[in-house]
Amino acid sequence: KHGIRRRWLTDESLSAWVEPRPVGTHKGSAGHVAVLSGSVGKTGAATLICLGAGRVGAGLVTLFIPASLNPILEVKLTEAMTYPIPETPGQTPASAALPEILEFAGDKQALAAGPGISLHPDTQRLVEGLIAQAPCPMVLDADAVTIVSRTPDLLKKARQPLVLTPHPGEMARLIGGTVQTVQENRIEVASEFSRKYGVTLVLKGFRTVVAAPDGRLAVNSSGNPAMAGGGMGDTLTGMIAGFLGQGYEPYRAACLGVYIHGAAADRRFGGVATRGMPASDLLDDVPEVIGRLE
Ligand code: NPW
Ligand code: AMP
Ligand code: MG
Repeated sequence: KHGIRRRWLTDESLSAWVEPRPVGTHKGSAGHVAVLSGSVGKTGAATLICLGAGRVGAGLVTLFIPASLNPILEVKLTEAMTYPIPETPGQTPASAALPEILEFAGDKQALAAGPGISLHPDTQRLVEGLIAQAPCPMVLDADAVTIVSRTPDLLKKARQPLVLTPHPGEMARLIGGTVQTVQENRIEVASEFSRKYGVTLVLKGFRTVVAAPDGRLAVNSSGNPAMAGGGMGDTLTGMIAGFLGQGYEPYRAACLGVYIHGAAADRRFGGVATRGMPASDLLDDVPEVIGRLE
């Protein structure tokens, strides 16, 4: 809309934001990201978040996973650690896990929550508790966004910065509107929600929009339709959390995650292929895209 200044996310506009990594960096100084993701049938989302956080340089990653699924994740994940938590009868995260999650996260640098956790009422209580009490900055995606859309005022209780990463369907739920309204007014919808609730809002899809509550706004130039596949958003959630964990402020962490995610997909497919890219493939190209910016 008239008067809104937008940053166009490119190599040139973002390279100044990427801090060169000091030679003496160690895993304990590069940020520990805690992740709440996964339930029966949705362990892939959890895996992709952990890989995404590691690929952008998070020093350590720990996944909270419903206890009965822990043996599966112990096999799927190698670099990331797992932390089995109480579960509902449907093998989704239970609210009984809240105290131990809060305690564990107390000395960690970032949280990511939501993909593949389900909309189970007891999982909803867990997410509500996390929003109110999280001790560090947090990315909320997928089912956590859908849970928020039931009572968006929850967001105003947060004590730490939040980054929400809805796709257009999830954004429509957040504002109680349709996907068409969202897509026809992407910039206004993202910036209004961000200001109203005081959160950084990432509205995904072709030309992803990033809005900060102080009015900063960015539109992404990277990415391609080969990204239209399951798990793609989960890798982005991990990447943004990985930047938050390394101390980037929420708006910059979101812009860097969004741009590098798409740029890695572009690099991977060399501007030729238009389909058939597994989300885990683009992760292989992330470190070199960051190196190019650094
Ligand atoms: P439609 O159908 O086009 O009318 P959901 P989900 C709309 C997990 N996953 N543009 C779409 O509308 C997730 O993390 C796990 C426009 C539909 O109504 C979640 O926990 C995976 N509309 C869970 O699965 C890999 C769009 O939104 C609705 C749109 C369900 O998540 C997959 C779909 O949204 C997945 O990540 C767009 N670009 N995108 C795993 N391997 O473990 C979506 N819509 O119902 O929230 O379903 O996003 O698939
Ligand atoms: P999700 O729907 O949560 O899996 O997220 C999909 C991710 O892939 C988001 O980061 C989207 O911006 C990205 N994506 C999907 N399709 C495209 C496209 N056609 N062009 C650019 N990015 C896309
Ligand atoms: Mg998603």
